[in-house]
Amino acid sequence: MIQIKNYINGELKLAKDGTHIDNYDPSRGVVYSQIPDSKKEDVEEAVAAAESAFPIWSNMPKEKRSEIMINVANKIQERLDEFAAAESLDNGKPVSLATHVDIPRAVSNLKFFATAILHYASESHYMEGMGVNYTLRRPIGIVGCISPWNLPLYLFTWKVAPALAAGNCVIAKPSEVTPMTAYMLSEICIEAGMPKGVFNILHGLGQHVGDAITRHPKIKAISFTGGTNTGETIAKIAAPMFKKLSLELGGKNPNIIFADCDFDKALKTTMLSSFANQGQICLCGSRIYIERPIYEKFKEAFVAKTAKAVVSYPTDEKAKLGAVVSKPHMEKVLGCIALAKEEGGTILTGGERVILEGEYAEGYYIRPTIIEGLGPNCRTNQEEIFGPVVTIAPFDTEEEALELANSTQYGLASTVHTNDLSRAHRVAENLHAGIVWVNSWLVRDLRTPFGGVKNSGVGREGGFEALHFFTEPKNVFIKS
Ligand code: TXE
Repeated sequence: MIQIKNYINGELKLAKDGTHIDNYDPSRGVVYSQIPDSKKEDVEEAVAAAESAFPIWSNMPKEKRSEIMINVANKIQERLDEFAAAESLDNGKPVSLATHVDIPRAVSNLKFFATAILHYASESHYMEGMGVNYTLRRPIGIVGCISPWNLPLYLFTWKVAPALAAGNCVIAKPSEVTPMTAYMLSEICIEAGMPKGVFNILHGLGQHVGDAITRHPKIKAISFTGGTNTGETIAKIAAPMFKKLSLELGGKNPNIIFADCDFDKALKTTMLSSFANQGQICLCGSRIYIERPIYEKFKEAFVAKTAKAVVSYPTDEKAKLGAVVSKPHMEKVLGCIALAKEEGGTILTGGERVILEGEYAEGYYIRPTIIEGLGPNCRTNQEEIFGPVVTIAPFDTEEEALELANSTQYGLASTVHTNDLSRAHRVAENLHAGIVWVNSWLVRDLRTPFGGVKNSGVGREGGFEALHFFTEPKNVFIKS
């Protein structure tokens, strides 16, 4: 049994009280490792270490900080296959996805922010005849980063990289459901010369260690990605303490497909945006609106392709979908499918658990599912399912498409398929979303602002937005 450890003050250690939690391999439904069930006292130890390290790290020339981070990134790259295999085992996703998306993007996140900090200029505002303002941007101090299980190392590094690059010391908590690659990262940080106490990784439950991080008075900012309810819990604790908060929460993203689109490309992209990572990406499109003239044709082709998508164990090269992340999550998603039926939906394909053979028989597999016949206000079209489940519906006008698309509490991402340039601009402008992809999906330029509106979150990650978040601006005026 692999024993995952916390990374505190440059050392790997168990929880102070010796307790642990089982970690499952979702492809087989068996426990394969254990993680520390860290508590308040572990957070205290990490905060003390971070406090001692902060003057060293924040005053270190940024070139040196950058060098250490690039070293970490290169060491992950050298062990890419090992990291991809570990991510896939921990999460259930196909190894090919972890190899081509998760791990390379984690490497890019580290390299991007390690170099972005070298180009991060502060602003100045000249006042004619009076003087000049300039803005100092200093690191905040000790910051907390809490990340989810769907893209484990990718989203973990998306937070810790800008936090570290900006000169902060970090207390980070990966999801207890997928802790393995964060643990491997801590081993790499030791090898790569990360100074002790700068970066601390604590494992365990949200209500134990996550809560202790959120409440700690010396942790001055929290960057969180996860469910909207958890975001609300964190905000209730952190806001009255006047902590800086960045919350990247759920989505119920619409895909709008106009009749003038490139049909084949729209179909291919919709397959990906619906079922990549078993639909467990906050950016996946889960409500698909198709203009009526192509509705039947699109539906038929989409259903046929989906019915053929191979659901299999993660190391199977033929697998388009692997396992969903955990048994409770599988049960939640299957419950959502049952609810859709109760609400009057028709399952066009999928709708059930897949039982594989042999050692994978207890794994958590769900057939990709398309549901038709539901109105915009039912729970299926309002609540985040976060699995391989989408609804489809026709629309007649651009106005109707926008009204449907904007009809939820969420506003993270949207996808528009059209060859009419003016329409693309118009629709993009009127969608209530932080991100719009036209004739594409999940194209990521790390410089762009990333995040949502409405209940999809507060603040933006990415590029200089992230460096702004992890620094405190101070305006200095000098009279001329
Ligand atoms: O996420 P949680 P869960 C959505 C998705 C999913 C639902 C619930 O709809 O079905 O959320 O998933 C930590 N204080 N997303 O329950 O709990 C937790 O340990 C501090 C969308 O797995 O939000 C983990 O590290 N931290 C999403 C992290 O929060 C707490 C990705 C996220 O877990 C905490 C994942 C607390 N009280 C799920 N409670 C996205 N936006 O991409 C939990 N945590």
